[in-house]
Amino acid sequence: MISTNTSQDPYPVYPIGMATVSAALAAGGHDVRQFDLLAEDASDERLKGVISRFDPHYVGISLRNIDSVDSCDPEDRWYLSADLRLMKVVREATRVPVIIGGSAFSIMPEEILNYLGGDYGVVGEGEHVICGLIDALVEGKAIPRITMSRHRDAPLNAAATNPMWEPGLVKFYTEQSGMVNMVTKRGCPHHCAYCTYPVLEGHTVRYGAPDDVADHLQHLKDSYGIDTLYFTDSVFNDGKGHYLEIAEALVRRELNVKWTAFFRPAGIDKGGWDLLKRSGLYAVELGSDAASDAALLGLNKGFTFDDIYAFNDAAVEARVPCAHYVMFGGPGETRESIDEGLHNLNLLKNCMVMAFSGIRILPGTTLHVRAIEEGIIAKGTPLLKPSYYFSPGIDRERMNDTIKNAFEGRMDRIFPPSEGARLMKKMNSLGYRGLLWDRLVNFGRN
Ligand code: B12
Ligand code: SF4
Repeated sequence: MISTNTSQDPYPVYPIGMATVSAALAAGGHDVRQFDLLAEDASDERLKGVISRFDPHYVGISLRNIDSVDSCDPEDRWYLSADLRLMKVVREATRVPVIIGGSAFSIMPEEILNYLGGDYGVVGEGEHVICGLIDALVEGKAIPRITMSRHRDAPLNAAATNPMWEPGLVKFYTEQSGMVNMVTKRGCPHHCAYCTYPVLEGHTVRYGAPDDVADHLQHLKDSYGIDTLYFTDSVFNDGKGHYLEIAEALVRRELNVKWTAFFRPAGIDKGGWDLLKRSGLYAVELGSDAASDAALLGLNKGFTFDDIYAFNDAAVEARVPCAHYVMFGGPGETRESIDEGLHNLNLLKNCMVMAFSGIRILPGTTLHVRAIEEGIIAKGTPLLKPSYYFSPGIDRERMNDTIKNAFEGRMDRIFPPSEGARLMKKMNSLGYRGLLWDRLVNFGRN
C-alpha cells in the first residue's frame, strides 16, 4: 500500500486512509507493506527496491489530495502529476495489478483512473470491499474497473476506528506534527453548496461506539505514547450529541489526551463546553466558511454570522482557541458583502481567521451546477485541474487586495493561506510542533 500524500499544508497528516485499508487486508489474512512517500526515503530506486523485495501480488495506491484548493497558491500545487510519475515507477518495478483509492480518487474516479492508468479503483471506504475485490481477482472473476463502496446505512465498524499503525510512521508524524488522527463517525447531513464530504461519506451519519474509540485511544497511548489527537470527522459536533458521548468516554477512562476537531458553529451549552474541555479539547477548527449572511446563504450553510459570533464568544469564555476558515468570493458575494464580512471578522475576538479566495469547483456539488449556469465554466469542463468559482458580483484582484489590507499586520488573520504555511514553517524552525495556530490566540487580549 502506498500513500502518495506529500502535502505539509498546514502540517503533515498521518495517512489513516492507507492504514485503515491495510488493517482490513491484514484482518483478511494478507501480508501488507505500507509505504509513505512523505515519511520515507522515496527515491525511485528505493521504492523499486522495496517493491521487488516485498514482491506483492497487488499494489494499492492511496490518493488524499488533488491540489491545495488555494487559488493564490504560489506553487500552484497539483499532486496528480507526481502521482503519474509514481505510477511509472511502480509499473517499472512490478507487473501486478494496481488498485487506486482515497478521498481524492473518490471525487473524480474515472478521470483519475484514466489519467494515471491504474487497473482498478475503489470509490469510498476501502475497508469494506478490498478483500472481496482481491478474492474476485484471484478467482479470475470479471469485475468492474471501479468498485463503489457505499456502506452508508451500516454503523461505523470497529475496523474504521482501528487502522494499522506503523511504528515508524507514528514516530515520524508525532515528531513532525505532534499528533495522529482518528475517525469517530462518518457522514454529514448538511448540504453546503461547495462541499464534497457528503459525496464522499454520504448524508447519513454513522457513529463509532464511544467505547471502541476510547479503547483505541488507550491502545495508542499504551503502545505509542500518543497524547494528542485530531478527530477527522466532517463535523465533530453532530446534532445527536454523539460527540458528547465520546467526550464522556474519554473522561470516564481518564485518558488525559489532548484533542481537536472540525466543528460547526452550532449550539454547545455551557455544560457541553465544560465536558469537552475536561475530555481534552484544546482547540477548535471552525467551518465558518463565509463572513457575511449573504455569502453564508449563497453557500447554503444553514446558519448566520450571529451563530458564528455566539460560538466564538462561547469558545473564548471556555478558553478554547478557535480557528475560523472562511472563503471570500463565493455565490452571492458582492463588494458590499466583502466589506461587511471583513467588518464581521474584525468583531471576532481572541481567534484565528484563515481566508481563502474563491472556491475550488468539484463535481457532485451544487456549486458546480451553479458555476455552469452562471457561465463561469462551460458544461463538460474537465475539473481535474483546478477551476475556481468567483462570484460574478466581484472583481477578484480587488477583493484579494481588500482582504490583504484588512488583515495587514495581524498574526491572527491569515491571507492567502500560503501565508499560514510560511508562519508554520517559521514556528517549526523554532522547535514548535502541532497545530501551532492555537498558540497565536491570546486570551489576555481583546
Ligand atoms: C480531516 C481533514 C483535514 C484535516 C486533517 C487533520 C489531520 N490531522 O488529519 C485538515 C483540516 C488539517 C485538512 C487539511 C487539508 N485538507 Co483535508 N480533509 C479532511 C477530511 C474531512 C477527512 C480526511 C480523513 O482523514 N478521513 C478519514 C480517512 C480514514 O478516510 P480516507 O482518507 O478517505 O480513506 C478512506 C477511503 O478514501 C479509502 N481509501 C483510502 N486510500 C485507499 C487506497 C486504496 C487502494 C483503496 C482501495 C481505498 C482507499 O478507504 C479509506 C478508509 O475508509 C477530508 C474530507 C472527507 N470527508 O474525506 C478532507 C480532504 C481530504 N481534504 C482536502 C484538502 C484539499 C485538504 C488541504 C490541501 C486543504 C488546505 N489547503 O488546507 C489540506 C492538506 C493537508 C495535508 N497535509 O494533506 C480534500 C482533498 C481532495 C481535494 N480537493 O484535493 C478533502 C477530500 C476535502 C475536500 N475539499 O473535498 N484536512
Ligand atoms: S461544509 Fe461541513 S457542514 Fe457543510 S456539507 Fe461539508 S462537511 Fe457538512
